[in-house]
Amino acid sequence: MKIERLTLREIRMRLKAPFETSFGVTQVRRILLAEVMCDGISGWGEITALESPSYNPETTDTAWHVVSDFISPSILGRDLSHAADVPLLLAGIRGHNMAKAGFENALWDVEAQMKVLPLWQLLGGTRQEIVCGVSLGIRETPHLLVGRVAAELSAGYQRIKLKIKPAKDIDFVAAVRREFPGIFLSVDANSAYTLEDVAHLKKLDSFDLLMIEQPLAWDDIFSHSLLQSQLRTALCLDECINHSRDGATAIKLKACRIINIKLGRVGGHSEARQVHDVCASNNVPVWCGGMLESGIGRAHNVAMSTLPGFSLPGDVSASSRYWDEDIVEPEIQVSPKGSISAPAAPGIGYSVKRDLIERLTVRSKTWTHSA
Ligand code: OSB
Ligand code: MG
Repeated sequence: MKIERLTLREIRMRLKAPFETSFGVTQVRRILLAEVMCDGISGWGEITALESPSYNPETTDTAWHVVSDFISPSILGRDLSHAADVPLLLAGIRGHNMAKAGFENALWDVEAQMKVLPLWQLLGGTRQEIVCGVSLGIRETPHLLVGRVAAELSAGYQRIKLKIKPAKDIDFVAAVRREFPGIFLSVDANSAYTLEDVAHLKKLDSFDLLMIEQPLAWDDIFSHSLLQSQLRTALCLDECINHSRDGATAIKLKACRIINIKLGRVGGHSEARQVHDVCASNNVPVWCGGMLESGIGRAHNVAMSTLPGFSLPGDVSASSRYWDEDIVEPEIQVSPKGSISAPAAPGIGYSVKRDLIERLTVRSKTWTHSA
């Protein structure tokens, strides 16, 4: 696969509704798309950095810089046998995993198309159908939240995750649990608590939650091990896991019993598969997290979620929950029983709407290799 051309573009997409987490509210996404051209075949990836460094240190603009000045010169003109060779080429760039993942994943799309295989099969996926959950932003009142949960359950979703933060936690979880005693329910704090809050967090033990996601600092695996030993409920790490070594550390320290894998956060399909493998060999279930992606990022999430260890419902849900019109067709659709079928077409398996992408583009850059 000779990398002949790279394109980086920023598109703006407006979420149907604002999404509130413990770190802020998002309504307009500034999404970077990565396109690579090899031997006349084009592949697509998404850079999942948010607009501000509030989830992890990357942003739309840091990714633009790192791709322009470091990633593009490292890969342009290279002739690779496999997309899995990309991490070695980028090993000299520390961090910036989301920026790297966009281009590595675009190459996985190319490689799968060249082999006339759906990407999920190239990755070694075994699940033809993946199980889906939803992540619900913080609401004004418990009553409003219960209404949202009811709507998602009737759409078929198999697990409900509630975003929480101090003063928007116990009452909200209690109200949802009271109304829906039997559902798979979890919470995600995005690092809104500290070890001083142990007594408070213990109250969550009474709601039979599937997990509590990332309650403590984004870069602190050790403190999560101190918390896990005092809670009955399983902890799940998201922000803390940036590569497979972090996964191994977290498991060894008993800092969590479940891991959320995000393609961008760990740097692409190769590393995601390694996190998956470390978890699988330790019997730690994993699931696929989301970053309010467009259909391109979503399609990559679907492919990854077919790996055998993804036994828990992910935050991979229908395009129509986020966007009036998505940039792929068909859009990502969820069945009435809350699952997504792995696509049969080669590559990411969804076709990219170039005209719409062109209309949504606010800036773009192309690098061409002159042989
Ligand atoms: O922590 O999983 C998270 C969105 C933005 C940043 C972080 C997170 C999230 C979500 C939304 O929970 C998941 C999605 O539906 O894409
Ligand atoms: Mg999370």
